[in-house]
Amino acid sequence: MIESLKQHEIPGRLAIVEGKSGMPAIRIETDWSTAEIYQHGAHVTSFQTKGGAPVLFMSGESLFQSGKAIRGGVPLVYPWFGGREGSPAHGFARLTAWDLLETRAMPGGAVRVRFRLPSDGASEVVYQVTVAAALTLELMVRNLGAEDFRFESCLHTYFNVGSADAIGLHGLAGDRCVDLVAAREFVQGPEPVRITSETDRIYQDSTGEVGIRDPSLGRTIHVRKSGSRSTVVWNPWIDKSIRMADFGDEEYRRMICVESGNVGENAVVLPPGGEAVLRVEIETSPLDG
Ligand code: TA6
Repeated sequence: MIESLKQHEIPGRLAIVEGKSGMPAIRIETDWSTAEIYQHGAHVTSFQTKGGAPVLFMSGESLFQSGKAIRGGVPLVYPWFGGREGSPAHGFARLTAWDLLETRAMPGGAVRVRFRLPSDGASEVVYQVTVAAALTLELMVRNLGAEDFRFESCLHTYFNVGSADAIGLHGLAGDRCVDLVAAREFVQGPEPVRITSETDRIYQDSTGEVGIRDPSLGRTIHVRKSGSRSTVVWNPWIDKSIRMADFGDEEYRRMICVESGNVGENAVVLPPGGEAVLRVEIETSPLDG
């Protein structure tokens, strides 16, 4: 498997290596950053600027097995979000080995990788990862069928934070929130969202940039997006963490999921031949004073 991928290596920029459980992994180095992507799920498992703390959280208990999702980094949720009777939660994209289409060293120093989801005939799904000072993720879906095609998608990103109970999430004010833990809906007020217990929220018609302000690590993580009308915020907190076999009991303290996608009432309906692009750009900056 790995030998067939070696043709995509770019000396000094991109190497194909044997990752955990022998799964093929892509290791990328640019002048500003490093990143790692598994072919399994086209799953970005690491992004870090040189001299900075990891931007993405990875569970130390994550499985690296076919048929199982990697716990952490950027799981790709497609073509449905959440549970579905008799099918894997969050769809099959994150459980599938994607075809590696292309690797490219861009003028200016970025490195770009393109994957394609082995096609089911109904849709063509291409995922493009660009690594530079920022991490840019683009999920492109095209309807190949003769009927409308409805799907949900989400970049279910796990971010590394110094202490979850000290961060503030900015940029959700005014968005309508479906709080799955409290079983209630409300409009988010002007104050930053704090994480002090299990949090599982879907913000609908939520299109703005989210800033994860992290005083412990002295930085803000900026999550900028386009082609996304839903923002999901999740932290399992202690009880759910204990129940999750592939997640450490205390790991909830160092992570927050801020997910960008189109879920629930924001699901996408593509006409025949139609295309949708979900784009997320992730970048860090020092805390403003
Ligand atoms: O992030 C929202 C969510 O749907 C939560 O309800 C929780 O289930 C989480 O995804 C993780 O799901 P997973 O299937 O990866 O364990």
